[in-house]
Amino acid sequence: MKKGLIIGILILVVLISGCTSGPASAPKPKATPPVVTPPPPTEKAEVQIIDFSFYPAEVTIVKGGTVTWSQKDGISHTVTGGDFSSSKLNQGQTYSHTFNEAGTYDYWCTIHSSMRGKVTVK
Ligand SMILES: [Cu+2]
Repeated sequence: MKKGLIIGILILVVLISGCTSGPASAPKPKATPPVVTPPPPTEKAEVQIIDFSFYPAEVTIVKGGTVTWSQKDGISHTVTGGDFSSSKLNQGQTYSHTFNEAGTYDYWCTIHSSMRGKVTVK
């Protein structure tokens, strides 16, 4: 009878240790941080004018690329930069500009000076 008790205790010990040294305590694989790379410049970019904002506010295109703005707001806006400008755009109208020189081009709306955007040409 005593031998059976010892075997019983041994089985119990094995079961308990089996529970604690399971996969939970195995070393976790190191999490690799996500690699954040900016989107490559494209030949064409689209900017929407919605709710007094240019969206996205910043786009990057290649030299010779074209940006097209789509006016979706109920109020008229312009797309005006240092050497380019649309006329007053009403809802549903678009304006495109081709950028042939590399650089950074800030632009805005002449009616609402707080509306600003940026085109980067690479
Ligand atoms: Cu505006």
